[in-house]
Amino acid sequence: MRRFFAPEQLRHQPRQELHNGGFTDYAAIAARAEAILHAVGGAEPPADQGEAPILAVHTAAYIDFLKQAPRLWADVGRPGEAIPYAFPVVGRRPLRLSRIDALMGAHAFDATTPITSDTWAAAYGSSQSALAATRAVLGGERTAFALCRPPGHHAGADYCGGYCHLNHAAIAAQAARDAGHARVAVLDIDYHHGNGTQDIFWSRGDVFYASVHADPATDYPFYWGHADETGDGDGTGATLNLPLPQGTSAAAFRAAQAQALDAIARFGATFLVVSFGADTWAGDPISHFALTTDDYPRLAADISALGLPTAVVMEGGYAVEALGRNVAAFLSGF
Ligand code: Q9C
Ligand code: ZN
Repeated sequence: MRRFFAPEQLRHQPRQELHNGGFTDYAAIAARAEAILHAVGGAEPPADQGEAPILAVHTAAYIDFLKQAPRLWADVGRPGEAIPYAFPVVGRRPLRLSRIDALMGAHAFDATTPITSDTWAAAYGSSQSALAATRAVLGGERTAFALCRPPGHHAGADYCGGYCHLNHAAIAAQAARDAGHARVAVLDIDYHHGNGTQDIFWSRGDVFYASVHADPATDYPFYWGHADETGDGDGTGATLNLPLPQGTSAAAFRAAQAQALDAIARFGATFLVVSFGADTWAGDPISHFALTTDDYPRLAADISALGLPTAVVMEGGYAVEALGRNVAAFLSGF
């Protein structure tokens, strides 16, 4: 299977995140990508497909913000990484503010996603990897793997969060749409609900979003991913959320994934994007499912049996010592 990774993706290196009432070491470290690269035998650098496919998903104002936030942060005399601390209440009237703290809060839904002067380059490279994998599959490969880091599925059209700045899965799905696939599906099997992907396609009937994840009643991102969220307008019925309790192991996870795959087949998708997180592994330091390394090939084989051209994009997974073998195990099942 072809694999894609851009060296720039390592450049995003914040020190800390706000978590459970204090600053802790940033979990989405660059060493994650290096561990995966080592385990899968390296990756090709992606060809640069430019900003247009990113702007097909994200707003121009948000992209400008990602590029300029580090300079605006430095302009008010702050060293280090930019992090928000005040957020507009949902439904608050739109305001055109330019203070960096107001911009940060307006374009983020949490304080776990710092922005450094290298974040744009890293996130851009990560999107290019997703686009390269998509192009490979559009060109006839059955599957391809994008080693996306920073990850993407928590990022919405105009917001970051959950270590994510650009939504690589959504960018890949949109690229497949623009290449002529009338119906595209995203299967999200990261431990956390992919709120950004859901939001981006919420009112659209041409991209199906199905997610198996930890119940947001107990787990981040809390405000999305509940079973009664099924889409709106043209997208009514094109979102499927399958929340599972903490402690879930392979049998229940696999059954939920089968339900998602069945819905994707009935939707009539002709192209699949998989948001894969290895944070479902039993030893993950910030998650609470109980999958083992041996479970991943079977999950991938179930996906492969759907028979769709498939671009796999990397999302979470924070047990760095086991991450490489978990990802390699998953890819081996295709
Ligand atoms: N105790 C991804 O996996 N912090 N993002 C949650 C839970 C944010 C995870 C802390 C988790 C974001 C791509
Ligand atoms: Zn996750």
